[in-house]
Amino acid sequence: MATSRVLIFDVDGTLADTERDGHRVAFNRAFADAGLDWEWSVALYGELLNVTGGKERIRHYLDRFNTAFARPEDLDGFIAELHRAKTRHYTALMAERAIPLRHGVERLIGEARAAGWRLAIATTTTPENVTALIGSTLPPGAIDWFEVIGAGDIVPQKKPAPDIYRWVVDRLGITPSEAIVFEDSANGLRSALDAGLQKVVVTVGDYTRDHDFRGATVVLSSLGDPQQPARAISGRGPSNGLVDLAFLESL
Ligand code: XBP
Ligand code: MG
Repeated sequence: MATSRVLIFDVDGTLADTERDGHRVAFNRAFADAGLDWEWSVALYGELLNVTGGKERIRHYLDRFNTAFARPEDLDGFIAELHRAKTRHYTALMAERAIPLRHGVERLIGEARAAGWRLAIATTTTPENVTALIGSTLPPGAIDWFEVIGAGDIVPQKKPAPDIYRWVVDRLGITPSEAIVFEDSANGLRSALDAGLQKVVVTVGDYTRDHDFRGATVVLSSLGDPQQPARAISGRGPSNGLVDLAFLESL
C-alpha cells in the first residue's frame, strides 16, 4: 500500500554532488586557517573518500598520505578542532552559493510527499551540513519533511557499517523491507544491505561510478528529470527515464 512506503536518502553524492566543490573546499579552507600546507586535490580527495566521515578522513590522510606530519600530542582534539572549522566553512559555503540538488531529487521528493510517503535521511555527514544543504536547495521548512534524520556521530560506526541505517529503520519503526534506499557509493550500499534493507537505488557520481555496486536493485545515472532522463547502468531502469512512485513500486 502506498502509505506504507518509506524513502531513505543518503545525502552527499545522492541528494547533491557536495563532495568535490563543497566538503573538499571546506576541508582545504580549514587547513589553510590552521596554517597547514595541506591541499586536498580533486584526485586525492577521490582516494580519501574511501573513508567516510570527515574526522575519520583527516586521520586516514595522516596515516596514509602525510606520514611525515609531526602529530600534536592531543591528535583527537586537533582533528576535532580542524573538523569544527571545516563544518563552519561548509555551512557558510552552502549559504553563499548552493550546490544544486541532483536531477530528479526535488521532483521525486515532491511526488512522494504528495502521495503521503514517508521520508528519512541516513548519512555520515554532520547534522549541520544536512540542514545547510536542505536549507539552501529546498523551500523553508523542508528539513521537517524528513521524519527521521540519522547523521554524523549518533552511531558508533559510520558507513560501510550498518549502524546508521539500523538507527533510522529503528526510529521509523518499520521493517527493513518497507523502505527504499537511495545511495551513490559502495560504502553506502554496503551499509544499507548489511542493515537488512533490500531495495537500494544507486545513482552514480563522478567519484563513485567505478565502485562495485553488486547487490544494488538498480544502478542509474540519476533519478531523472524530463530534460535529463535517468539511464540504467545495471538492472532495469525506468522506461520513461524518471524514477517515480510507479517505478519504485515496481521494484
Ligand atoms: C559522506 C561522507 C562525509 C562527508 C563529510 O558519505 O563521507 O564524510 O564527506 O562529512 P555518505 P563530515 O554520503 O556515504 O554518507 O565532514 O561532516 O563528516
Ligand atoms: Mg553518499
